[in-house]
Amino acid sequence: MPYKNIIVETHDSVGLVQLNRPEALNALSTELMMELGEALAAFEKDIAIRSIVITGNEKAFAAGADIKEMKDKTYMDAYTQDFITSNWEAVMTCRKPVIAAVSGYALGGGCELAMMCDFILASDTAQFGQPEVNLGILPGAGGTQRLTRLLGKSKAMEMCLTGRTMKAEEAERSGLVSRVIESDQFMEEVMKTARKIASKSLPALMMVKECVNRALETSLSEGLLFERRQFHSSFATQDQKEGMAAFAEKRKPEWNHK
Ligand code: DAK
Repeated sequence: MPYKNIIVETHDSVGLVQLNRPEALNALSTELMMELGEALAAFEKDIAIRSIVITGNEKAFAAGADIKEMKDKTYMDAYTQDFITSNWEAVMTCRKPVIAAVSGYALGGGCELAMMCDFILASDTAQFGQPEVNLGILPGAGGTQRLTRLLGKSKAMEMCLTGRTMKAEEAERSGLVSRVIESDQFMEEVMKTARKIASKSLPALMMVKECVNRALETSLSEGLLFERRQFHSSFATQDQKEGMAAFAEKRKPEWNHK
């Protein structure tokens, strides 16, 4: 399908989406977010795809929602149209693993989009922030909630109240990103990680994702029970039989993703 604001590629079992509005630092317009949703839905349906990467370019992952597009909206427009809600939820409903590969700016909605992904790999050029307060607004796509869970109250408050940006090294130290990678090896290392994930059994990946996400939504005892049930159900998969047989026979497993 031809897209105007994103570039979509498949690399073996990895689906890659590159946000592509460089002239606007990949500002997340309605049209771009609709396209991203469509691309993710297509990867979700494609049984050959087992991990997904969302990235931008060297200067920006995304500098936020498109300010020029939203500047004249009234409260009634925003409220009655449930402004930019539905097309921002595609990443959250994706059941396959999604990596945010962030170089340059990830600001406002860009930072929020990255946080909606399962984890963030950052180039050493990455900068994160929630600068909405500078526009007289506040984060609207989960920034106050996800930053607080990832960084703790003190840093989340400081970020959202001052609008300051955080560089990659601080983001890794604070738990916002899983790893910082040198910029000259960035996409190579991202794709290596995505391929490594894609080399596993898809049902196992989906169960892991569901369990880790559940940890953020529930008590420890409920989360442990949920994990136990998922663990038990993994014994119903053909891939569990194959994985354990391959270990015992000292060979590589051949998954059939069932
Ligand atoms: N929107 C539209 N255009 C943008 C943009 C943005 N967010 N960010 C940059 N651009 C455009 C600039 O206007 C400029 O366009 P031209 O003037 O050339 O036409 C071009 O990109 C290059 O930008 P600069 O000239 O400003 O580049 P610099 O290197 O000087 O500065 C910068 C880079 C990142 C520091 C600066 O561009 C900047 O401060 N950008 C705005 C960052 C920002 O405030 N982001 C937060 C936006 S509010 C929701 C979902 C999402 C959201 C809310 C609700 N729901 C689901 C309810 C999200 C809200 C936001 O993200």
